[in-house]
Amino acid sequence: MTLTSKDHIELHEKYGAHNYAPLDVVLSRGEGVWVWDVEGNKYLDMLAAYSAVNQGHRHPKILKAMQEQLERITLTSRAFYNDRLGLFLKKLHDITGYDKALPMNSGAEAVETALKIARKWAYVKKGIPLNDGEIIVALNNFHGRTITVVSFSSEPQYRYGFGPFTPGFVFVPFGDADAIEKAINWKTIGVMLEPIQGEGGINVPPDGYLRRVRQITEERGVLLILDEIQTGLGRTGKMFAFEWEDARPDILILGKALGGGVYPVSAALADNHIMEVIKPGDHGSTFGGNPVAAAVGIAALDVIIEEKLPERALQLGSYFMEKLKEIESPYIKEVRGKGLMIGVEIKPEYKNAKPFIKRLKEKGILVKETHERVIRFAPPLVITKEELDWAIERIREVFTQSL
Ligand code: IF1
Repeated sequence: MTLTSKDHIELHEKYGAHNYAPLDVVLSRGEGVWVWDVEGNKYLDMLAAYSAVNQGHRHPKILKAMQEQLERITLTSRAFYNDRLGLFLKKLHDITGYDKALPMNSGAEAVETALKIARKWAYVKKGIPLNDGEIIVALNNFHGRTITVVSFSSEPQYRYGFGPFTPGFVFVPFGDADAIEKAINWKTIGVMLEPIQGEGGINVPPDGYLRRVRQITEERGVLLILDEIQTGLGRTGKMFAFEWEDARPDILILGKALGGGVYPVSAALADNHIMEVIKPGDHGSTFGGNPVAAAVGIAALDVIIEEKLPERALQLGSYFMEKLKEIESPYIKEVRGKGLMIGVEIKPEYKNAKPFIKRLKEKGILVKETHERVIRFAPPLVITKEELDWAIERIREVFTQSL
């Protein structure tokens, strides 16, 4: 007996914690930019798992690398070496320019790893008194869901009921470099930012902001940590968003698309003078750097380079943004973003974006809102101009027809 979407939803509701309120669509197949639900309805995936599917669903080269690795060895723990990880670490070095990477699994784990590296560097090398350092973060940040990470979230819902919280974090408004300069003091370890705030509502900082923050942190001898879990790996039209402003961070955090849409792969990267503070036994993970993650990570990076995904995001992103801006809609307040990381903000009088999300789904487009009124459009970077035109036509209909 085949289960319907309704049956699947009931299973989720009955046996799953209610930590999400998903759109009522049950996906069962994916190929490139397209996904199908249980009843066979086809949708254009313009969320791409929040930028974890940059290479498209089930990219053949990534699947092949994964399948071949499954035939060899899948998990060794880091108690032993394996014959994939060194190759993955070298590829990360070759592509990012950082001396070393510490491989993890989820984005939050890589963020926690970056914070531990930064803190230990500050105490061991900078001479900040042990366990007394501060890291500056931006209001409206999103860096994950662990208790330490939500300790520095400014979103009440992400914090409520989860205290007591990890100390050592200072808030500044996003986009204000002077506020960072003022916040730096003798206890400051560093500054952690997303180059563009994703969950925060596709908040693009003013031109020159990241460049200025890099200068300030350089001058003041504090670390710049950039979370490129969402903005990295081609999404904003460059391999890394920091390239837009030559703001090479001291610690770079990657995740999501590093796993090629098939496996959790993340990493914190730094040069030797910082990474060398981490000694054997300081930090680890059962699955971090496993052979499957490494094989997938290699293929995920190869696809981004070989298919010129950053260049595609640049060209198709500016085309898409231009077309969205041309839509004369009574509902749209602003269209913003960079590359194929785009947000359409609905005017406050329309309360939230849900009716538009629903209409888009009915026309075969899957998207998700963030912060009530911002619809994010972030398709896989393998999308073609024809597929974009197909979407733009339907998006225009939704935003010009009466609610
Ligand atoms: C959810 C948000 C996006 C991230 C950045 C670290 C992480 C994320 C910049 C943690 C993860 C995901 C988490 C997922 C939904 C999605 C999300 F809405 F939650 F905030 F993308 F905007 N840094 N973002 O965006 O990585 O541990 O999840 O692998 O929690 O619902 P993770």
